[in-house]
Amino acid sequence: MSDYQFIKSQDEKVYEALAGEVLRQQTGVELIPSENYASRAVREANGSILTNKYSEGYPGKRYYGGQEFTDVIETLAIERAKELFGCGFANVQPHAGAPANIATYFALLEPGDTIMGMDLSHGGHLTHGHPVTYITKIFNFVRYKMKNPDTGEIDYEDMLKVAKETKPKVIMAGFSAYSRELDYEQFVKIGREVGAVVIGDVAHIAGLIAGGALKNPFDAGFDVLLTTTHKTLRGPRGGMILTREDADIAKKINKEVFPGFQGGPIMSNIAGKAVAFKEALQPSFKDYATQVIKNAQAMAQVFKENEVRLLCGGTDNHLVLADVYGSLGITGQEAEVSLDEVGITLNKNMIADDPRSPMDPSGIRFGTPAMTTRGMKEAQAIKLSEIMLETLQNKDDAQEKAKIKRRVEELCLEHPIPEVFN
Ligand code: DSN
Repeated sequence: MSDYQFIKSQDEKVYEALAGEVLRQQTGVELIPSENYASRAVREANGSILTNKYSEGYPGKRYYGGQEFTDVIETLAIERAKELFGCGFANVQPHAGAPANIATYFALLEPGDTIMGMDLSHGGHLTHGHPVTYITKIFNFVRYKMKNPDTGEIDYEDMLKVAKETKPKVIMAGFSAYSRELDYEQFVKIGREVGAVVIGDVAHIAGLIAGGALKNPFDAGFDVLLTTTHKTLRGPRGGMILTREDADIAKKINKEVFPGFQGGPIMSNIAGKAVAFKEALQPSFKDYATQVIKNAQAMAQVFKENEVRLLCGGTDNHLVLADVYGSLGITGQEAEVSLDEVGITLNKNMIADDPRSPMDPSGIRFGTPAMTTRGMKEAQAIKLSEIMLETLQNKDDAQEKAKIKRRVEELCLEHPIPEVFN
């Protein structure tokens, strides 16, 4: 990773924290399923002099002059995004995932309209209608859940019944803590039956779709896909909105992203997206996406063999959600802290119908996008899972944890962050 020597000469305090973070990322194992290592080229574009430029509008239609190069870059990002996901339109300007989601709601709905989304406690996202969000004051959200948290099966019959009663204008498929593939055909069927726009929030799995390791919801007829670009897609931190074929929807979304919802696009970030999309179009990205899933499945298997309850009973994607409180009597918070102490980073997470609270829930969520970028495969995934279980069994034994930390560091030394991502 960059040694940030120029920052050091200008700002010692920021430098020290950055240098600490470099070491943390190199010597620990990153298992937060929404994180990854962006390549050096992506980071260089994202930190480029394009940060100096204002570019309100879209390529060929800007409000300020001097756009001959920004237009090239944004057009490259758009065209590559369309190729990656096989769709007609892409807006690469959303600053992050939540603004992409909210701008899309505003583009397609009137205040008071209904949106159907997955319940947060069953794997959905805050922006799919959690009461703490401001958008729930504007739109009416109805939620669906898993029929059986131990298999991950969604209750599509109930969804259809509720959709007929509540007439949502948008149906959202997507999640941030759910480990099975959704039945996209069912969403489209329900959406068509009630006249709703069918939207997939694929923020977590975009890279797995782009890499051909998971199904593409557009193939089932989804109208719009919303995503972040920094998770499995391995780009810079940001958002994106894709429209399959409806030019009217795409036009409304463009108008809502700018000028409706955001100001000037972050052109350096869009350059980072363009570079990341080129990387994701390479054949090697397919191998990466496939390996991410193999690694997650190998980890899930070890937890299952050790009788730890997994939500959804296992995983089809990059993440695993484990009920550590129910299985081991350790809370999600205790598990997160203990694992952090040995250099393994993941997050505590609510499980479906969790009797505990969000700050100290029953579960942990972990995933394999970052460790797979490091070149780790199933053997390391198994070893890591065993180390995790050992850590949890020894959570109050400082000496044992110090020994485990050294083993984690050794594993990281054996699998350094590859040059291109470092
Ligand atoms: N914070 C992201 C995640 O970890 O899933 C979602 O917003």
